[in-house]
Amino acid sequence: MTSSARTGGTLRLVLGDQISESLSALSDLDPQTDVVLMAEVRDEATYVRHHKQKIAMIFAAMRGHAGRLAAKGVSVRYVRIDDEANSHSIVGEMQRALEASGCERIVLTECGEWRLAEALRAFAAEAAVPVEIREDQRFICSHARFRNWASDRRQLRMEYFYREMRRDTGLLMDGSEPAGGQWNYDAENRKGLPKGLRPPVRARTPPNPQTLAAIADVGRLFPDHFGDLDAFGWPTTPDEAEAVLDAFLTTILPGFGDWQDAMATGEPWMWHGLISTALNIGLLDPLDTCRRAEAIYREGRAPLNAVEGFIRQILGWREFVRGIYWLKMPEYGLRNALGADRNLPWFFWSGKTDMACVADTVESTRRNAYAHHIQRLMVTGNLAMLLGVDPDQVDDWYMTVFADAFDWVEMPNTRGMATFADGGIVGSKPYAASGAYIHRMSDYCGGCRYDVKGRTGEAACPFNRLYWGFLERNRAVLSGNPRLAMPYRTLAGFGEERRKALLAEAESTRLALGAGPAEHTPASPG
Ligand code: FAD
Ligand code: DLZ
Ligand code: SF4
Repeated sequence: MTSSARTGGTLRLVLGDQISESLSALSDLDPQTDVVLMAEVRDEATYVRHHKQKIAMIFAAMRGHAGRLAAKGVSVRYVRIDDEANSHSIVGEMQRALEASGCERIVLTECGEWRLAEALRAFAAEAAVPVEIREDQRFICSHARFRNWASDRRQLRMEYFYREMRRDTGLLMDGSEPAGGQWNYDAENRKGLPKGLRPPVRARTPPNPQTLAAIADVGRLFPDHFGDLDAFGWPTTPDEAEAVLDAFLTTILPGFGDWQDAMATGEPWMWHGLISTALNIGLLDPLDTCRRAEAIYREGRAPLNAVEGFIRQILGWREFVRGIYWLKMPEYGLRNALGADRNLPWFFWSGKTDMACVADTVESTRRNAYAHHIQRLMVTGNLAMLLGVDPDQVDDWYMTVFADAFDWVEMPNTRGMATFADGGIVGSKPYAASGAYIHRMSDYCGGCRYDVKGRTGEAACPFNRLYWGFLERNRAVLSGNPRLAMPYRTLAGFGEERRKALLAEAESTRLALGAGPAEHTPASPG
């Protein structure tokens, strides 16, 4: 897979989350003259200390992709992580490849994170040869389409964007009307898990030999990164990803709607798709995934609330957050609308806490590099917001711990949806909730040392002890929000003395849980 000098050829960069044969950087590839560059580099593997499974998945997927390209006669310059000459940065590897290959121009597909996009833009401006940066066409909504949609709106709301995407793509449309007469069936998708019902058993993807080799490399080279490798089960090839999607669509999707928001102890997967890693690194195509889900509905094999809910996550939320990211960066990454300034408690890493919901979520995260959406939003995200954790530390945690984490999708979910640090760009109100929500949607509270009915005092559920103090503390920013009118009316009814006591209760809870004032952003531990 090495390349010889290719005078007149084009050097084509393929990054670790660009594992798609349809990548725009490859669209006019000429195997006679061109060289594809793929490089495993420490800069990308360590800019946060990614979960070990994420690095192993990316290295395995990159190696497999390089092998498939080479088998088609493409000249691939593949730089491995343990190559002695490796400069360990993408830009450094492009420079080395340019010198070695004699290529006379460079083509790449825009990358998915502002950090690296900036470095690539700077490289392009200075490079000795022309550098063409192409749009990433693996998304349903182009940058121009999103900007156009956003341009005449005071508020950017996912629901209205989603409706336009439905019209643009024709997904779940009957002529000009939404299938079934409604755009959104979320009201039917909020069921807690009834006693006795367990989620279906899920077959994970057994690591293929190339994946096993990548797992071994990561265990050896990144021992101090977060997370376990033992339970690795992510697809790393298009065929494996296809098998995961197929199994989900044919057997799990019918329950996706009803139990989308439910949580259960020791059940990491519930009825979720487990496809975000494959979508984010390019093994699955989002539009194709949505079309296939629609076909299941049209064939009568899954109900509309399930299929609409699933398609909305991809066509709506996934495209929406990506649009927001590129519209608002880099300023978005500095937002801290609630002035949150506390340290992230250590138990986010260790899982050692008596809070049963948090312990289960962190355990799944460490073991699987995965937690499902409601755990991310209503357990860890909600807790980080109620505690007032510095958004940089929250971002760092979410980027570190999940195999599907990439800035463009992680940041708007974390700074926007989960913690309201963006001040209301992604969501119209904070998803702040007391323990009652977690109690309704899970079986966690039954096995917890804390009392979910308790409001104050050491034995009471910390979510309850934090909730009212959070609202009181952030009154100046939040009380004008019409969607919070009800809780602020309740708070007003409490009277000043009780409000002060609630603030004090929240403060003692913050300190007891280890969310003291932040002096610096600590590095994520192994
Ligand atoms: P399913 O529940 O089966 O959903 C299907 C697909 O819809 C997902 O694979 C995903 O591609 C898409 N999707 C669902 N919700 C969202 C959403 N809110 N934003 C974007 N896409 C969505 N998703 C990531 O891919 N990477 C992240 O780093 C990430 N960080 C998150 C951080 C927080 C605080 C929160 C609240 C959500 C985050 N999400 C992230 C969104 C969502 O939780 C995951 O996409 C989902 O849990 C992945 O599991 P799944 O494939 O089983 O999803
Ligand atoms: C996440 C990641 C990791 C861990 N390693 C590499 C790598 O060694 N080489 C590479 O090309 N890409 C890697 N990636 C993915 C990049 O970080 C990702 O392409 C950018 O952040 C843009 O989304
Ligand atoms: Fe979580 Fe509170 Fe329930 Fe314990 S009581 S599981 S901390 S919501």
